[in-house]
Amino acid sequence: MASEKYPASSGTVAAEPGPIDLDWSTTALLIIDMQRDFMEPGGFGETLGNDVSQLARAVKPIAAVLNAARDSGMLIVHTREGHLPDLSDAPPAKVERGAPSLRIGDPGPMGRILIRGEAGHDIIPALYPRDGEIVIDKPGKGAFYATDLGDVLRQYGIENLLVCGVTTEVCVNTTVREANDRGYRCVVLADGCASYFPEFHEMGLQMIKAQGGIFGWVSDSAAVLEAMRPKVSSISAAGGAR
Ligand code: C5J
Repeated sequence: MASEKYPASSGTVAAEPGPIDLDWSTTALLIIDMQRDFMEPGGFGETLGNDVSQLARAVKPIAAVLNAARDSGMLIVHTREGHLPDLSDAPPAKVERGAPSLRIGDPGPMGRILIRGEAGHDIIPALYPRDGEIVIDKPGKGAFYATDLGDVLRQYGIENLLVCGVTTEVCVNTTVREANDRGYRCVVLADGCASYFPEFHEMGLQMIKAQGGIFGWVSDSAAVLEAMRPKVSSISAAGGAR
């Protein structure tokens, strides 16, 4: 008896409101805004008064799925929220909002807050994009607004998105709503998302999967890894597959 491993070309992901079959060749991993500006002290998130340590829990689950996606050759897309140095793509309504300790464009410990090219705008080292992975810079909360994400996904024939990142109820939720309206099946990884407000994380996920999955599915990293795991088939010495 011989044993043969082969990569799964598709898999069924345990999810809510129900399992979903995904063809991995038409599926991309979309990692939203895992930037130092949101994740680390001194960045945009903290200037708004948030406890950035709340977001750290998403890093390991994302890294596990990112590694599996890299091994399988899946299309990987990272996004970064931020603005041009002259702020020409930053609406005054966004820049002037609230009473942050530093506003978008102000100099902070990781460079100018939420500005492209600054250290704080970049992705955290643990999830840093590799050559060949796509990085989409976006000025808004949704990853489709004012970006070429739609064109990129069309070019690669993508129909399904595994979505993770921060924050659950803001940029993840906005992007999943945009993607759903464009016809993508979105599976959001609950443990691969996080919010500064745990209750918003929970409600952000509930909103996606309620009403029979009103704009997507919710799963987790373990379920996705299980669905992606290469299957083992036993082949008898006589050559008959069992
Ligand atoms: C926010 C984001 N929360 N990436 N951005 O302003 O969710």
